[in-house]
Amino acid sequence: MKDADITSSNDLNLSLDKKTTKSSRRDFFRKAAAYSISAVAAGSILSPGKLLADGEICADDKMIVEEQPWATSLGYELNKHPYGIPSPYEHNVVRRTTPLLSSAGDMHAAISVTPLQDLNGIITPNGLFFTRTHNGVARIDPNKHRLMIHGMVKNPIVLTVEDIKKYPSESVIHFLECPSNGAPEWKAPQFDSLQFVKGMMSCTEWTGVRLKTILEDVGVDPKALWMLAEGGDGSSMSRTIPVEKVMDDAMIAYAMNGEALREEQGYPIRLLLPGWEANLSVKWLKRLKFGDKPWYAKEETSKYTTLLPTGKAIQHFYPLEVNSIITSPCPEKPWTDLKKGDIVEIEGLAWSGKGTITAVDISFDGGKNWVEAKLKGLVLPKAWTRFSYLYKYEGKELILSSRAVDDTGDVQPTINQEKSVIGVEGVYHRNSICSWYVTPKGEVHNAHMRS
Ligand SMILES: Nc1nc2c(c(=O)[nH]1)N[C@H]1C(S)=C(S)[C@@H](COP(=O)(O)O)O[C@H]1N2
Ligand SMILES: [Mo]
Repeated sequence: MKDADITSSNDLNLSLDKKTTKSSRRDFFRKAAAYSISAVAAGSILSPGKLLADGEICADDKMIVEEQPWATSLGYELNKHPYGIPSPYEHNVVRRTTPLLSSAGDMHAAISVTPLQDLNGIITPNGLFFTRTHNGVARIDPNKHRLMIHGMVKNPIVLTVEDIKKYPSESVIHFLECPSNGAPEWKAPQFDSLQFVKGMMSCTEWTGVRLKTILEDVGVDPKALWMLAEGGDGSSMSRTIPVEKVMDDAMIAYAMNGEALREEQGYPIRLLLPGWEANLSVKWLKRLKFGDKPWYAKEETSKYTTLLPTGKAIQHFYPLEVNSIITSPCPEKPWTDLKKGDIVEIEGLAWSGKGTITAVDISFDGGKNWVEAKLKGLVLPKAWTRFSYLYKYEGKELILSSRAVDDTGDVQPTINQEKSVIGVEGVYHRNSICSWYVTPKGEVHNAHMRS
């Protein structure tokens, strides 16, 4: 230990007496010994150190015995990052883009996917929220932004962002998923990665105003059945939404996870249609127009329709169906460090745009036999639900799949069941069962790429 460190520690009145340090370390080792004994009895999640005669552990791991620099020096000052940032050791936990999911490699019309393999619980941190934009990320001055509501209404209005924030607010936890999530898996799977197979989705706590609250002031004509929503970015993204959904749970959101929307998510305001395909949740929202017919905008004719084997297309295809994915293990988080007999937690996410998850099953043999997983933490409608299953690793080849059920009774189909109804021309709303292939060495691959 350097002199300077001792001086500064003394200033803080810390006792660095050698004896005290040693005896507290011994106490810790006793606790660690007790813990590893009970862990061994329950299975073997921990690999225990060697027990010595007096009950202490002779740890093989030098890191527990050696003093590290961060324990013997001052940390950095609190004004270094007025807005907090993750530890630099987490630098790999980022959204990712690929030319395959952008327009001819151009990152203005592209999608960046969420690192599902690195998330915990059901909330996506704002800097990791997946982002889809057709025209880059608009940078909008909130003081100059306006929302116009017009068409078949009694009192057309133009609102500032501050006007919108004066209405009573609500906070709700909902996932948002691009209907193209998993699209390549449909016909020709090409990603050996959880992040690229299912990362076009995230889940956050949104805060904003229920649209129906504002519409009470506007007075929508009872004959208006449709609402056009238009974005203020250069793509003028426009979609038509049934008034029934608008009056049910549509929201104008201005915050996520307690802070203002990120620019990528539509700062200063976006439309949020819980459970429905994310394309309808128009960002940088500028205009809402009420009418008695759908608008048939570009985004609902050339795209976001699904051609069926019959030659007809599904056009008004809104709520996302029940779905799930195993997030641990996955290609990014394999089981290569496990030993036979180790107890390991299988985890994943389940969600449904129609309601609440009621059950998730797991299969180890490609869907012949199923066991029920446990739902853990919050189980909310139209939100991610985390599931878990404790498994004794056997070092065997596995085909790991998950299958979710929601409270409307919908069950995730197999790929073949889905193809028999929808065909292979559509790329949207893929919700069939996903599987990982686990090799005898514990490597994990996208099972759908194997055939
Ligand atoms: N104004 C505007 N809104 C938009 C888009 C856009 O390009 N411009 N992209 C849509 C699409 S296709 C999706 S999947 C979602 C993505 O929302 P996110 O970027 O917040 O994840 O926003 C939708 N809203
Ligand atoms: Mo999308």
